[in-house]
Order: sequence, then structure tokens, then C-alpha cells
Amino acid sequence: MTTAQSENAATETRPLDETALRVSVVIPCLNEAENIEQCIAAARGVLERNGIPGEVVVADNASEDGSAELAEAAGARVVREPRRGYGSAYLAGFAAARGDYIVMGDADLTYDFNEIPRFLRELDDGADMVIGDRMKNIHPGAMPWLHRYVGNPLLSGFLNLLFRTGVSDAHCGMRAVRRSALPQLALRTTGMEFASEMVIRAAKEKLDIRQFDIEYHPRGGESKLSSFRDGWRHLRFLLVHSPNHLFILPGAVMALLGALIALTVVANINLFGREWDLHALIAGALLMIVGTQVVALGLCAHAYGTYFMNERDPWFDRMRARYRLEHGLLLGGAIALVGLAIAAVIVIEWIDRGFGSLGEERLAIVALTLVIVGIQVFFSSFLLSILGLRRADD
Ligand SMILES: Nc1nc2c(ncn2[C@@H]2O[C@H](COP(=O)(O)OP(=O)(O)OP(=O)(O)O)[C@@H](O)[C@H]2O)c(=O)[nH]1
Ligand SMILES: [Mg+2]
Repeated sequence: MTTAQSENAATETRPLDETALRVSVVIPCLNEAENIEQCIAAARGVLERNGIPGEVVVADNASEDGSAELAEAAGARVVREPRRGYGSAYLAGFAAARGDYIVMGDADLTYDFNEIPRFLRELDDGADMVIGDRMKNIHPGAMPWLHRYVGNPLLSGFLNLLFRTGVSDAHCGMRAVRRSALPQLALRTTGMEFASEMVIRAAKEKLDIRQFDIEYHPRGGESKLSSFRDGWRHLRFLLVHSPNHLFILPGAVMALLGALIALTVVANINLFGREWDLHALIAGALLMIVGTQVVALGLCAHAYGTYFMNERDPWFDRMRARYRLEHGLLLGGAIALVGLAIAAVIVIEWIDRGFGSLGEERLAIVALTLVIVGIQVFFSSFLLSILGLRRADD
């Protein structure tokens, strides 16, 4: 998005009497009575000292320890969101924010709000989203060993493997974003995975994302993060938003490996110094059938993302441009026909032998596998086409 476009979008969403509000510091809060006043004082102090016209919005998640009242008394505008979750809190806070820029930070004193001007400078310089990187400056006791050396590096690494965002610390909670970029991000997750969603969506939309090192301090009060539940929520989010890595790649590898195994057996190839027979062929058949099924599921997931969720994937777009329903039907039909032809040969031989005993187990397995795979391709093509019907409606 160009600067001119973002300026237009900002003016469109901004009420007339608040044209001067430059920054909203949005703080999600769940039972942070110990810290919330200090956080608000820090944020307000930075805005005042630097002459930045802004507000502090606390998105309270139905705290039961009086956090919301403390926040109001400390001069924050409090938005109440009864639906629990880090993402829910932020979505409510974003909806209420009035500043051109939004700065995000936890209500637990882990982040230094004195860094706000640095974040704003990057936005002024044209960035759409700015994110801190805590990993080099973690103060003693600020992050448990499991998160520092296992959870964060693994999840950030996996996120970048799948989505190539270039963000080093994808779960850092201190960020800033141009408010006009929010409609484009279309954020919707409710839990801690919101942190991943924001980074992935920004990268997919090719926004200008910048990062710099910040310090991470030990938190006051109790952590709301649950290592395994929230770790899993992040991982789950990454997987369900990447059909290529979840389905297409593993499915294609399985199907290909299965086909190679089947070929080795049928062609009597001596691999690793031994012969491969029926048991290997059964394993190969299983891999071919399951692999095809998984690839078909991946294509349907892509179709759902494209037609229902407005999530485009360049690879799937190219596939759509190149292949139509009829291609799938022809491919599936041809594969099934080859299988049926092999089955027919076996039956003819059986008749020839006067319905006596047969020794064509290998060919029978190959025929059966091809018929199954062909039928899968044939009907999956129809299903893909049905999912694509929405395109015509739109
Ligand atoms: N987990 C969680 N946090 C919420 C919720 N609603 C608001 N929050 C706030 O979201 C921020 C992030 O939660 P934290 O417990 O600090 O999680 P974290 O920063 O990943 O982990 P720590 O390093 O232990 O602070 C805090 O300011 C919470 O008060 C909620 O429903 N669940
Ligand atoms: Mg925190």
C-alpha cells in the first residue's frame, strides 16, 4: 500500500473531531492489578514528555481483580471485552482505538514503553508494522528456559519456514501498526496465536515490516501464558494456514514414494541387495492411496481458503489457471481404467485356467490401487469444482 493510500484509509476511518490523535497505546489486560497503573503511567508519561497527541486504551478481559477500575482511575480509556483471550482483547482494543498509529504492549511491565518513540519513527518513515525482538536482551528471570530456548525459537523458526516473514521474534508483544493497515490484515483469532496471525497476515499482504532489538524484563504478577496450550494454538494456526505444508507436500511425497516402491516390486528391481515382494507392495499401495487422498484434501483446503476465506496462494492460483474440472476427470478416469484393464487381464487368465488357482497377487494389488486412486482423483475433481462454484456467485 502506498503512503497516499494509507493516508486516505486513515482519514476515512477517523472521526472528524479526533483528527489530531496520532497514537493509541493499546494494552490487553487480564487480572493485572499489580501492574496496570504503572504501565499506564509509563505510557502516558512517554506520550506527554515527547509531545505526542495520543491515548492509552486498556482492553480489559473481564478481570476479576479490579484492573479495569484501576486503569480508568489511572487515566486510560477502558474497553471491556467479556470474551477471554489475548486476541479477543486486542480486537476490542483495536476497534476502539482512534490514533493513526497503534502501539501494542502487555500490562505486565515486561516491555519498556519508553521505546514508543522508536516505534513511531519507523512508522513515520513508512513502515506499516514494527515489531520488537527480545531474544538478545532477555533480563534474568524474564523468560523461562523452555520458552527462550525451545518454544520461541522453534515456533518462530517454523513460522518463517512456512511463511518467510523475516521476523525474528514472532511472539514479541511490543509492536506498532498503522491503523489504516488493519482492514487489510483482517485479524480474527482470539487467543495467543493472534501474535502469529498478525505477523503472517502482514507478510502475506507484503506490508513493510520492520524490527529492532528491545529489552524484555521480568513480569510483575502472574503470567497468563500456558506453555503447551498456547504453544499448540500457535502451531495449529501455522499448520491450518499452510495447506501446502500440511497436505500437499507430505501427500505428494507419500504418493511418489508409494509409486516408486510399487515400481521396484513390479519391475523386480534388486534394491539394497535384496528382493522386494508382496509386503513392500502393500506398503507402497497404502502410501499411494493415502498420499493421493491427502493431496486432494490439500487442494480442497486451498479452494476453501481462496473462495471462502479470501486467502490466496500463488501456487494454487497457477493450478486453477492451468487445470479445469475436465482435466481431473480425464486423469482420474484414465488411472481407474488402467487399473480395470489390469484386473480384466487377471480375470481372463483365471477363466483360462478354468477358474483354478491364481498367482497374480502383485498385479491384483496394483490394479486395486490404481482403481482406488483413479476414483479418488475423479470425485475429488468434482468436489473442487463444487467449492469453486462460489466464484461464479461472487
Ligand atoms: N493469556 C491471556 N492474556 C490476556 C487475556 N486477556 C488479556 N491478556 C493480557 O495479554 C497480555 C499477555 O499475556 P501474558 O501473560 O503477559 O503472556 P506473555 O507475555 O506471553 O507471557 P509472560 O512472558 O509470562 O508475560 C497481558 O497483558 C495479559 O494481561 C487472556 O484472556 N489471556
Ligand atoms: Mg507478558
